[in-house]
Amino acid sequence: KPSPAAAPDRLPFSRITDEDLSFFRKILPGRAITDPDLLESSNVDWLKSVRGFSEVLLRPQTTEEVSQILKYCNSRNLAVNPQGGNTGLVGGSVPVYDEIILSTALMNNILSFDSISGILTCQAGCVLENLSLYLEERDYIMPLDLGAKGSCHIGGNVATNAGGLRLLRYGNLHGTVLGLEVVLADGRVLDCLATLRKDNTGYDLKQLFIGSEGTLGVITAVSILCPHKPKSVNVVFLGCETFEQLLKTFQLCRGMLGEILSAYEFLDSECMKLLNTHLKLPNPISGRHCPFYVVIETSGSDAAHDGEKLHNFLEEAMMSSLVADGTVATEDSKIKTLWSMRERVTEALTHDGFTYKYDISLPVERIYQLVTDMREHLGDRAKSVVGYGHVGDGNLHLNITSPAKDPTLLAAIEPFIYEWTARCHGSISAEHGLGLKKRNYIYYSKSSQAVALMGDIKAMLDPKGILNPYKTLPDNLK
Ligand code: FAD
Ligand code: 2HG
Ligand code: ZN
Repeated sequence: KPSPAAAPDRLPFSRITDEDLSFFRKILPGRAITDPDLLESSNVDWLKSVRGFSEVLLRPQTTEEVSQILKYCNSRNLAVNPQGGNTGLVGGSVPVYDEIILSTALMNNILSFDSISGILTCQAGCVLENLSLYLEERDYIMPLDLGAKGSCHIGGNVATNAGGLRLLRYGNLHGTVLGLEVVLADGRVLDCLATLRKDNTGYDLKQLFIGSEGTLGVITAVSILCPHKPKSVNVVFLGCETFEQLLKTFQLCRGMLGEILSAYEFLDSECMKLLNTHLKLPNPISGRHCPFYVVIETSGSDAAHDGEKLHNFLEEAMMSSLVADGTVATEDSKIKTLWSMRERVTEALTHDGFTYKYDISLPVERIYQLVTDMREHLGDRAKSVVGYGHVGDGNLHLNITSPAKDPTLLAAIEPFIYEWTARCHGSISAEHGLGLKKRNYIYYSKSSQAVALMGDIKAMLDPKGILNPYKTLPDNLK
């Protein structure tokens, strides 16, 4: 019996012809790529776990070009895979069969920035890190930050509703995105590119596209509300003996750091082992090996005030034995070093073997129980079972490795993990989306009525189903 994650049969889309290629070459001179070597990296995902067989990569520069492409593809019944930085982790960013890849890589202009309101408007293909650098020169920051910042595009971030390391402080993109421009499947341009904090005129259509993973439209421009750059940033790396202590430390720091707390992230000792072994990153609290590590960030406007608060918090955490050991960073290079212990776990895992990834939302007090239960359940069938993630948001990243792809191991993990999550009323995809890999598990987190309504919305916006087929929605949806 094939795994429910396996791709369904190819749907009856047209196959690309020489005439189609001539059309694309005419509207995108030099930007309709068919060289197989150049196509290779766009056909394979970041994890190198799924591969498509597209023969064409289109690189539009303008919204008008995206509109022409989609109008043509819709009329010809050609399937299209929107692609940003191709850092997605659920197999949504690459084609399954021969879908045309529509890349936003050349749509990388900043359109405007208002230094009073902090509202940035840009094309969808701007790389997140470039936007951060642009804003930092102007005393602002992006409201989101993730380990993939050097490659991911803001359009891809919006399409996946990416969470990341600052969500605890600034909320998710449903709150910070103020406007979107989207090209619909038939080429119509939907201009919802508002730059207003408040706008209750009718339905908030842009919300539909945030987290829609390229299945409802191609996002071509984004306006987003950016916070002021904090004047004072501190990062603390702590070790805890138990997960319970880690949670108590979270409560304590919420109380004592209050408005300056900007991140509360964790990794377990198995992650630390992988960072040491595969990336040669030493434990920042070298003498002390702990079962759990926490990265806490504060961001504020007054170094003396923040320093005092942090000092009082650390004293209390140490005195009450919640924390075994720790180190503090105030200067940039050490801050980066401490953050890399959390940000580079994903990279370390790629050196450990084939990785099965799970991105689960749970009531925060349950999140590590799942890791413990999974370890017990798998015994020595897995190479590593690691837990890390965004404690402050109740979001666990549970990753399991094996020397090679292992269907028997997969059968032991799934549906065990999904059933466990559903019993706790959690979500089987907290922030990565469903893509190709998780689409058929949607019912563990959403009711059949909700999924049916999603199908109706898809049918209304993309009646021929050309946009990112085989992704997000389950196969059995008609
Ligand atoms: P892609 O991977 O290219 O695409 C992702 C999905 O969005 C696909 O379904 C694609 O079809 C669609 N899409 C892309 N662009 C558009 C567009 N313009 N219009 C419509 N649809 C589009 N995610 C988190 O939430 N939090 C994290 O902390 C985090 N950290 C990561 C760290 C690493 C090292 C890596 C590799 C990934 C991480 N991710 C994280 C996962 C990933 O979701 C994000 O990297 C990012 O949001 C994807 O953006 P992208 O431009 O690479 O999109
Ligand atoms: C993170 O928070 C990312 O580091 C990636 O969301 C998680 O690789 C993963 O499973
Ligand atoms: Zn994450």
